[in-house]
Amino acid sequence: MPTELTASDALLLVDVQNDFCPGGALAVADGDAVVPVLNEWIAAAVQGGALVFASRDWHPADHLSFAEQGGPWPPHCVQETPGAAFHADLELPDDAAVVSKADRPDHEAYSAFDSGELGEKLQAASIRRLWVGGLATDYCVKASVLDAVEMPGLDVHVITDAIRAVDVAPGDGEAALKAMRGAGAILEHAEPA
Ligand code: VGL
Ligand code: ZN
Repeated sequence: MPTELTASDALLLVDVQNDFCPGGALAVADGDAVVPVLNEWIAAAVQGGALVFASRDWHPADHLSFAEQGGPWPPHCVQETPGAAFHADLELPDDAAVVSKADRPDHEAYSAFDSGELGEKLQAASIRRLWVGGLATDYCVKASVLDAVEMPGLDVHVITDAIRAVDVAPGDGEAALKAMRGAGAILEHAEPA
């Protein structure tokens, strides 16, 4: 069950895109399992007047992170393709703010804070608590959370039942959780049913 949210809360949905879900170009095991959990948090955000942000990996077709350019990943989340679209079951409110990242060929960005736009909006709205879920734990969730904890006056909560890891090496997801906790993020565990 999500926490009760207010207008000083914001929810950040990280890269809940088709390419990171089963069947996608860079599928995360069980990636789509985050969707129903995040839908509950979205409902809580709408109910409480909290801001909702949805980041998306938004690569040009020749992005430097793709194998053809010598990068580590298969092509994924190419701008305007179905793989880059948000998962169809994600119930994004109409007024959710979409934050695109890594949208230039020669620059990688795992963090939703990369452009500065997200941080500015959180500050402008005097947000005190940020709730984070999405994909993937060991890349964009981790990088976004590590940037978020640097913002003064912002408590950062990771919704642990609403994240999944790529786990290129076994244990990467666990290590990312430790890194986020070590940096000051609060790991929110699901309440027992
Ligand atoms: C991501 C790998 C490559 C992510 C993005 O959203 O976590 N991972 N590009
Ligand atoms: Zn990417």
